[in-house]
Amino acid sequence: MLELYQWELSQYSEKVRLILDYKGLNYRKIEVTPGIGQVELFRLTGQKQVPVLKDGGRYIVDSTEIAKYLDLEYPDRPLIPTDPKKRGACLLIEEWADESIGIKGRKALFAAISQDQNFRKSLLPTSTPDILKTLIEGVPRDFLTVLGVGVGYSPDVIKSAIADLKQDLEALTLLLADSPYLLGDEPSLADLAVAGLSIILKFPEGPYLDLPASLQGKGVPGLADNPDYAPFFEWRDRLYSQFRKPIIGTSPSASRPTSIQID
Ligand SMILES: N[C@@H](CCC(=O)N[C@@H](CS)C(=O)NCC(=O)O)C(=O)O
Repeated sequence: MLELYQWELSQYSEKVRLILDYKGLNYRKIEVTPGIGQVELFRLTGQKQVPVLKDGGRYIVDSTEIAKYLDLEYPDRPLIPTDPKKRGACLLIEEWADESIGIKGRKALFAAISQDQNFRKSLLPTSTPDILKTLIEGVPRDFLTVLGVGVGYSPDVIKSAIADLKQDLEALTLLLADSPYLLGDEPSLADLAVAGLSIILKFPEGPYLDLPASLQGKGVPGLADNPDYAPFFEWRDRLYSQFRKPIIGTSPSASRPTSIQID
């Protein structure tokens, strides 16, 4: 069976999970422990980021490479159109979504988490001990602002990321106004990339992620709750109900990812 080394709340991991579900491929999730698990991932793949797909003895790194690999090896339900114009637009949108929604979305989510103690606590994995949850909930907002500056997320950087994301959401809303998918009547990698990456702007309505039910439909203030972008998020949630497999119906232990083991 295919194995996905992932983080449950990683937007690039979600892009790959949506692609795997779209193609109807079964896979096992392996939750990589931040830090120590990434050392093992480095040993296996020469780099420390998720997602990584394991197919037999082969490791495929990077969500875009995984999408292309899957289209080649599992050609049913193709992701990338063959028509040259659509193919070009698909590849362009996929690359743009990685760079814009994927990276700027991370900055916007960081800002939202810094400002809201409850949001911060709820995002911790369900297995996090209560004592650690309480500690994280209590981290002062000023400290997180300083921490953000330390990793390049100064208030100005965050402000500009949110302004860009607003333009992106406006553009996507316009593109989807009169067609069911970004490239017309058929879904493609462009849709799956945009939809999967956008979980960090607003978590999907529905049981698709190992996340407290109270966080479904919640996200970055000003984006997730902005009526101007509601048609985009409604489109995204429709796409999820069409293609993403819900995690209900399996026992919590079966649906919960296994952690990467260090020998
Ligand atoms: N270009 C990569 C980006 C992957 C990425 O940024 N992964 C993040 C999680 S969302 C990660 O592993 N961060 C940990 C690190 O950089 O050490 C892709 O498309 O898969």
